[in-house]
Amino acid sequence: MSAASAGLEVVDLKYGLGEASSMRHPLEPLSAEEVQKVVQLLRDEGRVRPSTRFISVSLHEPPKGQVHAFDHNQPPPRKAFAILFDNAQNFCYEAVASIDAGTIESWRHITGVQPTMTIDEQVECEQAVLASTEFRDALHRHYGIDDTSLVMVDIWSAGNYGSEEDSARRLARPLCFLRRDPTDNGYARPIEGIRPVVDLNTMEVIRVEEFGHWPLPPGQCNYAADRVPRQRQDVRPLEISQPEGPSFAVDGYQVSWQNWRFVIGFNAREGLTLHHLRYRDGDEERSILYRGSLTEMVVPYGDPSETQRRKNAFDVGEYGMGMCANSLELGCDCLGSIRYFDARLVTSRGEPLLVKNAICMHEEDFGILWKHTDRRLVTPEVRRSRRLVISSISTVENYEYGFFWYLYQDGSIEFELKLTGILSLGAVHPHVSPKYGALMAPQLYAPNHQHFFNVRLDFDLDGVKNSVQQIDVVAVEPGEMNPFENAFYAQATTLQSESDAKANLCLESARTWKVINPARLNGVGQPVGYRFLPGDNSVPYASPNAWWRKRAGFVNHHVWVTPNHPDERFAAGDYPNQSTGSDGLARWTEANRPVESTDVVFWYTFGHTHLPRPEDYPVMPTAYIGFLLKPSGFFNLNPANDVPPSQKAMALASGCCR
Ligand SMILES: [Cu+2]
Repeated sequence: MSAASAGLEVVDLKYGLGEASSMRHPLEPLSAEEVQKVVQLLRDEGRVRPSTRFISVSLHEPPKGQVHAFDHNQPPPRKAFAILFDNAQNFCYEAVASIDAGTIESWRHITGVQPTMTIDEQVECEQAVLASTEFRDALHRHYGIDDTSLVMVDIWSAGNYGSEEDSARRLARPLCFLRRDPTDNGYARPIEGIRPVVDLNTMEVIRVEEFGHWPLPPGQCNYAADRVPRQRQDVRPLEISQPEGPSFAVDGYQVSWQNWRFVIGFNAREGLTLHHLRYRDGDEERSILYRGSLTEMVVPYGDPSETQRRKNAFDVGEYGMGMCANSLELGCDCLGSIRYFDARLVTSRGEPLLVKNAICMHEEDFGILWKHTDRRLVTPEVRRSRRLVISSISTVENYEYGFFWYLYQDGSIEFELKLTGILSLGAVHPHVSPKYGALMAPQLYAPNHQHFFNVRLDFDLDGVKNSVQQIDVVAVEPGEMNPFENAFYAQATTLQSESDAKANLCLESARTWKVINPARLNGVGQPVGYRFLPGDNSVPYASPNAWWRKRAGFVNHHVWVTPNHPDERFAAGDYPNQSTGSDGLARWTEANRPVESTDVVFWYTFGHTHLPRPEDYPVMPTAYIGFLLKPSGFFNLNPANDVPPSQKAMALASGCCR
């Protein structure tokens, strides 16, 4: 099936950027037809009962060898991976289906796990709480409210705190808020102290937990354009013009941009993924990153009060970043000459779910790429930097996360997370200044919290056999070899095993990491490599014994290296929702497998410690966190040396643009 038959726009090669193959790459996401074919197959095989929910249907990625051997002549085999959950049995199932053969290749019952909550469950959970007599009774007793039409019920994952129900039932512990009117920002009025507990299998409120009484905060604060009274008047239009169109070419989900080539992926769990990233170096197309993905995140809150202390959202494994993805809009989320990609998912009842414009791709001017003025020559040489941005944004109830991959002309790759949306807020009594958070408005506070992210980077630098070095800067002791006491050098330690590789950032040694291919040497006889440059980071402040940390072993170290295994995709394991923990990176690396000169995966955990401030209210200005991958001896010289001067600069130099 071609991308065209999947209802997607195919190639825009209007500007002569080369011939598209029109042959699907093996890692392109499933089309709507493929998703529906798998749903039908499962139905035909009798695997779907009235109580069954589809959690996800996504591409079952072919083995790496098959992808590297893909020659654009033979259509690649297509398989799908589906997760289903039967509410009546409280059972999770995994299926692998061959789309080409129209068969279910495997069907497994996964015991004792709770897969990701679905969007449908979010909606049904809210309805269940609003219909609950016990909840309505609590609302009436605390606030004298009988009309629940303005109550917001945000689904929150239940976690696991060692009780029997945490393991035996599919649970949610929502947080509730009260709007003043239908379009009011309800988060400004938390219903503190009342937390319903919902069994998602039966969609029943099994009890309402009450922790005390807090009055509703008296204020009102909105952010919508029609509710902010005095908007600034001095913002004039800023438009990005690309009169000849963008410099990329697209074929299905395959992209080429200048020397870069890659495939865009998307699934319900991880959201946006990047695949098979290559760079054309002269006549050679060189492989760099086979797969880049956000594997998990967790947002632990630091307030021990009864309403707040169970708050820790594993947004990838519990909610699904793809499932929560936004439809992006031109001129609002993205600016310039935009190419969008749709996401094809499935509702929990197996209906097609289209997230229109889930992924945005565009070029951005990024200041100066390089410059030199030779005072003996007339004209300075300067080049503008341009980057290709591939992004998506997900909303998980109150919070927004933006996932931005940037490709640069000098071979650098950047990943940036953007944090925005609305803080998770609570109520305090009048004149109370909370110790574990900050006041946003009278009687309204935001608890301290952290956001930990984990990214999986499966490198294939010029082939699959790579090694990882930890680079520490060492200051030389004063002495005969260092008479002026100025010397320092970079000490590279090649990591031998998974235990060797576990490490944290170190400011004292400006620690970075380098992925190398020991079998391929560059122009100066060194192994080709890419440096990993961390950005902001944090350590967790909860005790290692905290319930959430048992389930989030990936926060114990910033860096982990493992040998590639296709089943090891998620840092907190396949099923972190209500898990008892000890899965994922923490468990796999106990085997202490060798990681030298093999198909390595570099995992990076990075944390943002959020001490809220009044300026984060009512809606947070974006906070940023990420990392950079820089070629380091991968190329023999600056690969962006060949970028031409911008056309405007050339026109000015020739005097025609006065
Ligand atoms: Cu935050």
